[in-house]
Amino acid sequence: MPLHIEKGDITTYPTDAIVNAANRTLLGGGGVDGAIHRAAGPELLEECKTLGGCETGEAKITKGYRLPAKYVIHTPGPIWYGGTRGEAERLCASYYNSLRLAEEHDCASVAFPSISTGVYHFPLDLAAPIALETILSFLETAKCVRDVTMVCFDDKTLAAYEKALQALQGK
Ligand code: AR6
Repeated sequence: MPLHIEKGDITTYPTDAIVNAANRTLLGGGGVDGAIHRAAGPELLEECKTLGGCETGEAKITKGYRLPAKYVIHTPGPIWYGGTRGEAERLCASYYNSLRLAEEHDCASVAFPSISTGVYHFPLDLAAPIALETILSFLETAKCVRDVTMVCFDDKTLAAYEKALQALQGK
């Protein structure tokens, strides 16, 4: 199975690319974004400053610097406003556009954090199936990307993604 769900710290993953749950400035923040910038070192912020920010659901790529990953793909996921502002479509776009960029840069392996389910408060039980469906449908036609890992930072997140995968496989 080319899709894996694991508990872990994404900054330790030696995949071709890791994805950063960023904000629209792309200039760093808390959560996984802060952890990635700390682990990558200050050169990452220097490159991010040249990118001019990023719209919600879009994605931009940088080098990985001191990370074991070759690239970091930065995507601002949607902030949850109750589900009436296109949050689901935008979350799907964050995963899809990140994978498209990975494909364009000849990445075979990609690791994702659970985008938007921390500070941005997207409900985990709604976010997990959106993430997995988008990744699985992308993998069906991908030419380069063949190994995607969802890296869950805590047990609650891990349980939500495992449950969502079981539900999809039962369909
Ligand atoms: N590895 C994997 N997952 C992690 C790690 C890690 N090292 N650290 C945290 N997580 P969040 P968001 C999980 O808040 O909701 C930032 O300030 C975390 O437990 O990082 O998209 C940005 O600059 C949660 O499950 O991202 C934005 O302003 C998941 O990563 C804003 O937060 C996402 O939580 C983005 O909010």
